[in-house]
Amino acid sequence: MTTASAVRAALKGQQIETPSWAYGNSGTRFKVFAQQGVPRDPFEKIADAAQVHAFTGVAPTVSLHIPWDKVADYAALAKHAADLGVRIGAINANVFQDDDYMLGSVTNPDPRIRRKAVDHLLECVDVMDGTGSRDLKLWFSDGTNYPGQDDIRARQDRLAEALAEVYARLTGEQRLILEYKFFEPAFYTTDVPDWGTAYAHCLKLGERAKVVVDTGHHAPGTNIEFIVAFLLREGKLGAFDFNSRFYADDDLMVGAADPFQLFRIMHEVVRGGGLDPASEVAFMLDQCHNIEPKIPGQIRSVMNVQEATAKALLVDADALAAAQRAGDVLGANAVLMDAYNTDVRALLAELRDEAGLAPDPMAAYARSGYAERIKAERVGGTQAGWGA
Ligand code: LRH
Ligand code: MN
Ligand code: MN
Repeated sequence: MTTASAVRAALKGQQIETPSWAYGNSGTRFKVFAQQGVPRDPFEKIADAAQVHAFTGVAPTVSLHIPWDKVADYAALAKHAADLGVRIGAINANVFQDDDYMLGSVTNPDPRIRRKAVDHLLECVDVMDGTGSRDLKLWFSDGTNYPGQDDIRARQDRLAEALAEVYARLTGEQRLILEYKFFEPAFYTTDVPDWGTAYAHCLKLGERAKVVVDTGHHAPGTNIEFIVAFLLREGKLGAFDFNSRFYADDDLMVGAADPFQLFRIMHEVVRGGGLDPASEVAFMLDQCHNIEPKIPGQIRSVMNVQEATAKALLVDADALAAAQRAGDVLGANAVLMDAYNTDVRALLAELRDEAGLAPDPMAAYARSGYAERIKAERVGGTQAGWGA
């Protein structure tokens, strides 16, 4: 059984990355509700991410999305982050918001457009070099809408070729992490629709290529914890994009729709050694706060991941293994449910206190006056948002 001190150490060591785009305005295709005080540029997004870290103590990195976070001097952006106590995390490429990509980016039938897309991915590796980021995170909106529109098999060949070129450009500790999603914006075929496709491409590429599991990217009813268990066992789980969903890719706060699913996922992470820093599994959020305030939305999300992790760490692994060996179906299930039903909030508050943080990050942030300050200061200019 995991000892109390091991549980505490694991919780203290877990790091959760927040996405720059969570701090900007976002919405659905029907309406973006602008909020006051949102960042006007990537520097201000990083300042907001630094607040999440300041109050939770476990969110020291922030992912960028290029070109949403394009700046002239990436070293200056990295220095700005360091000055605020955070670092640049994954670099997300964006080959889905250009007219040229209507029929695809790296899988487009037109070689000129494929070249343009791959050049962007290579440019993202330059950004990694400039910021010290380890991960190049790739998600492709590529696919087709109608049967016969393009050759499914040829598109896989083009994808493999593009990925190989980008992978060859990586140096040192850098990784290529490949995200899948079953549909949207393509509605008939998607070129990287599932973990199996992502896994097969990563396997061919090599050791530094791994799969990203975005929890909102599966068909309803998919057993995500099985995918997590499988990928971890194969050493191919690169990262999570955490969020929650009721319908499709809703990008709601992680743990909001189905905290039990999040616990089951974290149980497999713990079981498979995914909390060990050597496993290099990155715990990232990929969310949009369309109607709730953004910084508190991120703080709450970080806390939700911590709570699910704490419960997963409290699973009595010896008792579970004994019940499983004995074929004790109900006993094994009870061991898991005991952990899930444990209230871990006091434990996490205690750990924050020990780390010199306020035990309740939500209340501490509200008291800090930061929200009022940015509302007053960030007037004028264009507010950054999802896609801007
Ligand atoms: C695609 C996705 C991917 C993008 C992000 C903005 O749905 O999950 O991770 O980079 O949304
Ligand atoms: Mn994602
Ligand atoms: Mn998504």
